Amino acid sequence: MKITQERFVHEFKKRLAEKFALDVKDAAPIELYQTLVSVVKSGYSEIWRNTWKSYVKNDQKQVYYFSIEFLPGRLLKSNLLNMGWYDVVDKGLKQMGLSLDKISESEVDMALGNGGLGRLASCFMDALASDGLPGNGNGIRYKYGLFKQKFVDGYQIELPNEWLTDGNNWAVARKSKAVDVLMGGQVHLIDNGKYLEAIYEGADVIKAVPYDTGIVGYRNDHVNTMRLWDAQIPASEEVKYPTIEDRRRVEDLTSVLYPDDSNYEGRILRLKQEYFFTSAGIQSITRHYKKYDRPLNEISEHIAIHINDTHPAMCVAEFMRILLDKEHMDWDEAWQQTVKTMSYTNHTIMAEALEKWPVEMLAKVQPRILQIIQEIDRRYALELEGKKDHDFIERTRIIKDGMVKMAHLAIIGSHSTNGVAKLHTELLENDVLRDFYELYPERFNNKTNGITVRRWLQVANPELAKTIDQAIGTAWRFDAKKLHELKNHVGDKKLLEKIGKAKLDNKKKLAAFIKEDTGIEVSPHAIFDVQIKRLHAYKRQLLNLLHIVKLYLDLKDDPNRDVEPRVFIFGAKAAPSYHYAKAIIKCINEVANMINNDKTINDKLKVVFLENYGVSLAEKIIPAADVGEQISTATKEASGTSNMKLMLNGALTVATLDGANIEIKDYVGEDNIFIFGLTKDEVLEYEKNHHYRAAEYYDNDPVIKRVLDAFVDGTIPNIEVEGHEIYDSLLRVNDEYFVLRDFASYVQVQEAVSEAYKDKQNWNKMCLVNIANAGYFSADDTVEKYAKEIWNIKPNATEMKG
Ligand code: 26V
Repeated sequence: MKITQERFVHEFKKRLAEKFALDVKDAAPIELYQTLVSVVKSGYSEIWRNTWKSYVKNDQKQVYYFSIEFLPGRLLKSNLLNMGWYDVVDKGLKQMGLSLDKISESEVDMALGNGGLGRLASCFMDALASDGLPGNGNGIRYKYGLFKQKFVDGYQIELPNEWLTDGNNWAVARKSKAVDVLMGGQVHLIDNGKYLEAIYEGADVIKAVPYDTGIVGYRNDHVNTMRLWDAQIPASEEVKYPTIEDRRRVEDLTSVLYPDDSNYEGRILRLKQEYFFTSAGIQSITRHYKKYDRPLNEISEHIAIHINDTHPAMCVAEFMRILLDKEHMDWDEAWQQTVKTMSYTNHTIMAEALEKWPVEMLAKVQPRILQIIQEIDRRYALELEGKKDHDFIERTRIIKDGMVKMAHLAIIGSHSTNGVAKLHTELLENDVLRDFYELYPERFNNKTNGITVRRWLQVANPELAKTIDQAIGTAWRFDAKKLHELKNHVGDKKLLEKIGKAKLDNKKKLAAFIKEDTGIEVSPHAIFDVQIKRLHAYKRQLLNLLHIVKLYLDLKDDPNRDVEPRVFIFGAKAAPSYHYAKAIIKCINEVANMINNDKTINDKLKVVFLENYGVSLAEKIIPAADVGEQISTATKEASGTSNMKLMLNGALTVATLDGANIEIKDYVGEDNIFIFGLTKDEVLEYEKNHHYRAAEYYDNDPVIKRVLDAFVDGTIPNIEVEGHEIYDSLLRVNDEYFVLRDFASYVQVQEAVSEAYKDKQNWNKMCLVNIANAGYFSADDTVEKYAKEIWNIKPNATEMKG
């Protein structure tokens, strides 16, 4: 993928004229953006074609990563970087009086996911391509992405995210590759003399149309595919849906990400979505496989299917359905192929997120799939009879009390179950999935999450990236582990200064953005203390807030107190129906208002809650962070990935011993991270013995008492309702996440942070140690481990050029 500046400029002007009949000087930003996308796409389209052709030619085993969420964010800069075009295009645009940064802002942030799960899927897509691995994404092309968040009077308001209004310039609709998905109706099995034939009656036929997006590998002439499915009405069925409303009912299947699950309609829609993209994906995979006349009883040697969390767990049953009903394989052989083909990742141990569906709902969505799940369940129980006791079988079977347990289906139907950090996997093995670990110890393994260092450092933080180049050369850009070489430079004062300077420049940029976005002025010389993630009780944004209120009250007592100025920055969306999380948002906003408008506080303390947190905003915040808050209650955060992104950008971590924080600590050493709070064993002990009394902490610790009282005595204005909700959740409902238990040790570690910041050189040294160790969390390596240990796929050895 080579291009010169001259060619680029020529090509760009030509396309702008062709597409819009415009000169550069007359074009609007969106027109410039669309033109640029078209140049970029034409730069990789041939390689894209060659990549999938080479898979076929070399008969390569491929993995299909099924995920109900993908959070790619903007693709322009990342594609330019990966193609090796970034600098040439940047200069070429400047030559025409344009700016890549500005044009890039015209791209809508593709947000087809909620948080960590979806972003991980997108980091993995980038890593698969960059490793040259044959890997495809399979998901849903939602018409509306994750809601747009606004604050009105401090409350979260959700607005629709119509990301497709200008079309999606990266995707290609492949109507010729559409498949029919059957839903609803009834199914009868009839023995036709040769095999059992599944006869569907009264089912709806939905046309699944794939939209393919090229996923460009990093400078390796390799482009993979992320395939997202859209629901349409097939021509043969048009008469069934005479009105616009009728049509909309079908097409709405792929309208919204995570439909409202507080009512039956919303829940069944979600289940339909799960079956829709699962069935479409499996059908397209098996159809492609069959095209080359390969024996079906070897299919697991040619394809691997990954179930990302339980949402695509019906892959197990759908694959069985195709092998049994369409290919007439016998059950045992089909089951053997299915288990060998499937693998599953668990992303949470939070009970409410472990999916269960009523049998009755599955019967409505796809009766044949229910039959197959029932048969898998029956055979599972039968197989264990005599080997395990009755209780064991009842605890682990798939269907129990009229509910289908999706995690059980995924575990029983696959050869690999993995957690996403060492601690998380350990908890799965010893606690949450203990029975299954006893049954199938060989199936369990850990794959600690990773992030793409390209997007999160090379693209988001060019200044730091260049500083690193100057110290250790550019090899780390191809192999992030090489960041490790920075450790040889801990004594290099010039380098430490440059790292400090890059950070300060990024903070100035963020300060300007904050001013523009919120009107709040912050000093770039203050500590930028960042907590960015979904708003959830277990993630304990509340602990952060209580600490802020403490700092404020201290300053009110003594305005001349010598404090290290801090700006607390939040980014977080709450699920629309998550009442408690929304109360916390309101309280953070009111505390922010109170503090930011208090003249006696000045620049010592500021609180900024940025609206509409997402991938693009993260790219602005992370390079400017001094401190990253990773303060979930130990055992609750499966892994976390913002912890990795922040350390990579030289932020120091304030952390509990939870998720991947533990591994971060092991890499950087205790001197380069701020650890506090209950350990896993202490949390488990409390949860077992129920002897935690939150009120005792309130009664015995005057600081806690004073801070909590501020939520209910009018000190913090405008939170009459929410202040009491929070107060009650801690004192009456007994503080499920041990916020008060961890408060004192959190305050202590925050004091250590302020103290450490005074010694800039040593601080920068700690930053350097963090950056140097962040390469161990590169998604390239994580995905390589999945490839070797789970999927058994290999990089593309012989690329077909031309
Ligand atoms: C979360 C939500 C959020 C609100 C609305 C609907 C909904 C539905 C399901 C879930 C559970 C998502 C599971 C998830 O995202 N887990 C996260 O996965 C990350 C990648 O492995 C990991 O780093 C995080 O610790 C884990 O919480």
